[in-house]
Amino acid sequence: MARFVNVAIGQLGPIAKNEPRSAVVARLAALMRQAHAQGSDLIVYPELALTTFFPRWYMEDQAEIDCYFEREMPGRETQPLFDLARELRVGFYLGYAELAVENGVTHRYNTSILVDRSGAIVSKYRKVHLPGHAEHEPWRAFQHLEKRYFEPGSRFGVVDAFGGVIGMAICNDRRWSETYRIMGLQGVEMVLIGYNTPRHNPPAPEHDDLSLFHNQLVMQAGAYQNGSFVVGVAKAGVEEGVDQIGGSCIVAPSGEIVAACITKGDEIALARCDLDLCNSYKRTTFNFDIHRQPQAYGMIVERRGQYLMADGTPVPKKK
Ligand code: CDT
Repeated sequence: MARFVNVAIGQLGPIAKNEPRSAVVARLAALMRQAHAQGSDLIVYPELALTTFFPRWYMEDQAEIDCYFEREMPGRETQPLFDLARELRVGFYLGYAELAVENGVTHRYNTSILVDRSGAIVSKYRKVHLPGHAEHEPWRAFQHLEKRYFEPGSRFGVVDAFGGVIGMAICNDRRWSETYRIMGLQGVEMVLIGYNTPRHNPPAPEHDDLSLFHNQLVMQAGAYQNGSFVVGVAKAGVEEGVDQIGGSCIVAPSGEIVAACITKGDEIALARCDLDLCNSYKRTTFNFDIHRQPQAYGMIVERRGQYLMADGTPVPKKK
């Protein structure tokens, strides 16, 4: 039996600092209604989709920081989205800042959930590759303090949902080949990724003009090399003075882009994804069982990096 998932990108334009959750949820609901009207089974929203991208500001007051976090999911303000999902029978991926108390210890994660067509959470993912820095760096035009406000997640899982094998990642994860390969090894057929990517990268402004190219490059490579669809969804546009890229798109296992947004505002774009297209790649060029050579890959897990000195030069070799 053919396995199709009608996927909608639920791209968001900017969210203002003072925009209440209820207003954002209303925007998400409007996108879900549009997706439903066009036959979608699943809508994918961005990273940290309930608030402005707050890691751009240095804050010390934990109470102020915690205003951006959700203590429960669904909570009072997000419940209407779950209710609408159940009513319309449209599932969703949603990124948000998660405050979790586990065994009496408080943790904060950059999280996404996958909700099925009955409105039930079927998977949760906590961002592994947190970009940026942990301390205030006043020389930057704006901060990127994810390493201050979140702790990293510890795994990339997949789940059987929507008739296929679905994985999740968040923003910076998409730049790392390990993200896709770990899910590829679990048979992933569709990787869902929300992101907030400033066009300007303060430590490497020479990359600014390449930001959209890099966005597509990594998602297209990840899709092709693992025989999987990849759905990348932006929070785009000028948010609190910071220009964030759009470029939301759905990539087929061939590496081709099959749907894309064209604005930097709230917008949907859709594709009818035939999950069996993955097979042609998973059974031939990227048949891992036949072609991978794990005995040659040990360094991937044994080493974190290239052993660079603080100034970026290589550590001198022992004589
Ligand atoms: N949110 C997030 O992870 N943003 C990062 C910015 C890094 S700048 C290259 C990203 O990878 O898009």
